[in-house]
Amino acid sequence: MAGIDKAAIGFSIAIVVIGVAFAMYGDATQNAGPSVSAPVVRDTTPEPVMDEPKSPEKPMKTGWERATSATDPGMGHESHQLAVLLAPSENTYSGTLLYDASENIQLVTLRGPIGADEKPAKTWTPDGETIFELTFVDNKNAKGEWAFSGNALAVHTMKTTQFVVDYKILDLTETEPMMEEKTVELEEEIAMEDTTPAMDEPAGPMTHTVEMPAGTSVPGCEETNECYLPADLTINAGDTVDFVNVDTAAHTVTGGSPADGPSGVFDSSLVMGGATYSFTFEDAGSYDYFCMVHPWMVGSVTVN
Ligand SMILES: [Cu+2]
Repeated sequence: MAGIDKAAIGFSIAIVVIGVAFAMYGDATQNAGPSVSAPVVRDTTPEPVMDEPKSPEKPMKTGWERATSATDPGMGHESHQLAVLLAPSENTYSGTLLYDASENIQLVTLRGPIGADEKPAKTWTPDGETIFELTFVDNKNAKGEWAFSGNALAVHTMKTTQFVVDYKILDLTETEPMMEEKTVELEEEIAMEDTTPAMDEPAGPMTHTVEMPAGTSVPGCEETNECYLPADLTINAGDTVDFVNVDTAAHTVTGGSPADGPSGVFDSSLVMGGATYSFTFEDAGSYDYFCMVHPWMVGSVTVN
């Protein structure tokens, strides 16, 4: 379960950070660069405090877990309730969900984040840029079982009132992203290296590459300072850095630090898996940067 816990923490942080990011954009709109869509208007009224869930007397079955729903963080889903049972992960979950809820619920899996060129029938997005394909099953019941597969698992109602769900997941497996994808990424990296100017060329603006490695959406890379590769880069004024996301999760390259927040010097907004953000450093100085979604990801560029 450790992997899921980490993913759950990452997801929670992501939701908070995206919220913070929107708040920051609110008073930092003079900062040029690709902008995130308009701030999400949220009802800031505190959730009504409930003394007890709706079915407190109901005994829990052995080996089952209980979850309480909250406002669906998906854009356009603000009037819905969602209980996330398996947080979004780059790994694919599959298993059988047994559920017993306080009212009729719909069953949801997410697949993705998906590429911008994919146009599935139903999508779900927390921020307008990270898009998931949505599978939505409405059995019009409160109790049942469902064989599922996807990058996240949740249950849902189209109401604003909280619900409680008891659940158990049988035969849960987590499959890592397909090996084929990794091969394609490697080929892309090799192709990119070929276009990088040779080191012995005379002076002139150069392009450097910093990667956002696979697996950085869960903590751990910070222990060896490898959340960006290389995490610390020295270049000359006028040089460009291509920040290449070779991960499947979306990341940002945001000037500043997790402690002090965005500096406003540069900000990629979300860079999807496989995408690149480029920035040309015209002025000498030391530039710290971080990922707004995964605040353990930090790096620096020193410009001479
Ligand atoms: Cu990140």
